[in-house]
Amino acid sequence: MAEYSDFRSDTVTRPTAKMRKAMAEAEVGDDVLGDDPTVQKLESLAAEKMGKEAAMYVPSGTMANSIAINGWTKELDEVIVEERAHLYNMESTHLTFIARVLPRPLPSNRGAMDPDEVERSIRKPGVHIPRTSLICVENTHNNWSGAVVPMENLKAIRKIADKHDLKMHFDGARVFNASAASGIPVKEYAALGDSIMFCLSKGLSAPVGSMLTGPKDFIDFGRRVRKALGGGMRQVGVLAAPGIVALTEMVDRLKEDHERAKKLALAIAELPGVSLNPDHVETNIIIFGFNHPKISIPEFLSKLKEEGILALATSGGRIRFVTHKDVGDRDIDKAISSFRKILAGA
Ligand code: TLP
Repeated sequence: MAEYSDFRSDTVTRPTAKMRKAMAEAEVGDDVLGDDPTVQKLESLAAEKMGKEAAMYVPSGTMANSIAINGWTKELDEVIVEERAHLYNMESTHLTFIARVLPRPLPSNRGAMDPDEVERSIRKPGVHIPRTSLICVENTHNNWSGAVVPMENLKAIRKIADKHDLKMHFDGARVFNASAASGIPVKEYAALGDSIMFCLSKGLSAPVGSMLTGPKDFIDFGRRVRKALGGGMRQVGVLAAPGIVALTEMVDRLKEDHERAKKLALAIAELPGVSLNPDHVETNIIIFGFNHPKISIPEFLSKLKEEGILALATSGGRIRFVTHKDVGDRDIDKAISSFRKILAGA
């Protein structure tokens, strides 16, 4: 794939040389038995960064969200989610399949649910109806083009959670991107969630893994759920070691990805068939409508591929480009000139 400029996701990032070295040198033990010192180091670091009591290394963001929902809910419960949330749309239905709870999707303004609507959606207790027990938020919001959900909005939702004695789980897969864009420390975002998960394997470029953080008893229970889901891993320090590099060395560079995404967005927003407000590109994800009289989305993506550019079609007649450490200025320039060339010839 080396010849392609791969904008499909920040999940495609390759581990850095330092990460590979850390993997080779990692001290390991059986983590299911609690013996892996590298995992323990990563977990302490993650808990410390998020200002939480405890943290757990899990194979994926999906598993982190699934464990969190299991931890905070019981069968017959209902969970308030934003209608485009990743955990509601893109995680193979674990809300119903694993936690066996009912999702209550609410519309939003670019990921920010209306706090009054959240409050109105909380169920009154009754034998016929589910019990609302959890509110989930996502920041940055993937499917809203990596939008940074405003702090005031998240605080207002937290207040409602407190008023009604509900828990709040924060899908912070890209919370470090949110922090880089807003200047708000990750700890301030994390403080709003009873739990927060974040991914090491996206913009932070580690090969595998996410962290679920929260209170100690919640994480202790989460370890049992992780095992039940088949996510207990043995000498997994070899995978946790690059996670430590991700957290200590890869956070500060995320703003470069945001600058490149903005440059690409500004250049393509004016092109025929593209509907995109570049002001809506705040971080590293560009999602734009594509509706061209002469070229369909699959045709456009295949022509881009011929030019050496990979991107993804997403729901609702849209295309997604994601910037990350393995696409530099030359890849951005190449993408812009390919867009122009293809659309000029269409
Ligand atoms: N998102 C992936 C795909 O699943 C679409 C991507 O390429 O962006 N929360 C959010 C907000 C996410 O964007 C993702 C992954 C996850 C959770 C799940 O993480 P993984 O892929 O590690 O299970």
